[in-house]
Amino acid sequence: MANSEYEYVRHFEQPDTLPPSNWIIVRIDGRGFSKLSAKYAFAKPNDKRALDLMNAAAVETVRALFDVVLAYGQSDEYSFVFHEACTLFDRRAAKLATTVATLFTAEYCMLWPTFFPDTPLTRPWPTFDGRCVAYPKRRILRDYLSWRQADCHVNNLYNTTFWALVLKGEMGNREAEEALKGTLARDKNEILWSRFGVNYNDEEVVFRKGTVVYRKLEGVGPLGGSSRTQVEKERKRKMKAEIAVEHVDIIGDGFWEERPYILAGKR
Ligand code: DGT
Ligand code: MG
Ligand code: MG
Ligand code: MG
Ligand code: MG
Repeated sequence: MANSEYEYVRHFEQPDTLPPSNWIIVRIDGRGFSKLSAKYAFAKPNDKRALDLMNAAAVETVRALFDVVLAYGQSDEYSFVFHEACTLFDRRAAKLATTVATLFTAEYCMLWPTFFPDTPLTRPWPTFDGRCVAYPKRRILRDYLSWRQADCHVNNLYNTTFWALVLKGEMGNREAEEALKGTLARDKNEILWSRFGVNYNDEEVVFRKGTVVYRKLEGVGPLGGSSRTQVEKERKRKMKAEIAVEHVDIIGDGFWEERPYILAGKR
């Protein structure tokens, strides 16, 4: 019903369009996963099933959203990168964040039985919050992703050492916390090696590096032009593309130099 007397209420809505020519990150994070991981007895510090489930939900989210050029995940979070030229939902922040968060949540819950066949999911259902951040330069986007991967490393080294002290060293939680206070990375590596014979670098790479998800489109340059046929062609190309799931370093330049198409642009 157009032009009803009630329509003025629309003017109370706040615009939330993200600036053009910015890379958009939507980061989702599991709500209260400290509790959830205890409820379902996730292995400490890392539960392979839980991570595989996160990664499977991310793959389906990337598959459903053609504008996502790459996603990076660790722990109970995932960051989805939208191309700087993306026009999805007119770049409206709330619409982007809620779409990604709800899509991811639905996938996570629906895929749960595949990864936890013996542990039925019960209320309160897992949910994920979502937020958008816009980065005006590729360099800053790269720094954002490096920040998340460095966070993965720092947390994982800490958690691996902490749980080694508790589970194998028979320390109490408080005692282990005290023992690790003020320690540097090399101290933790030393504790792991000398007390538990664990070489941190032999820990599973998915735990140490997190997970990168992207469409494999190598060998094809970015399609120029924005004509309808070009856009349709690009869509078909992305639909057919294999989705890669890798546990690799994305802080250095190597990953990006080998896959220049991921962040390629028309300008
Ligand atoms: P939030 O995000 O503010 O609602 O609160 P949380 O509790 O989700 O906290 P967050 O996101 O800062 O930290 C993630 C929590 O999830 C953290 O307590 C560790 C837990 N977690 C994530 N992955 C695993 C796992 O594989 N195994 C175990 N045991 N815990 C995990
Ligand atoms: Mg949090
Ligand atoms: Mg969380
Ligand atoms: Mg988290
Ligand atoms: Mg509607």
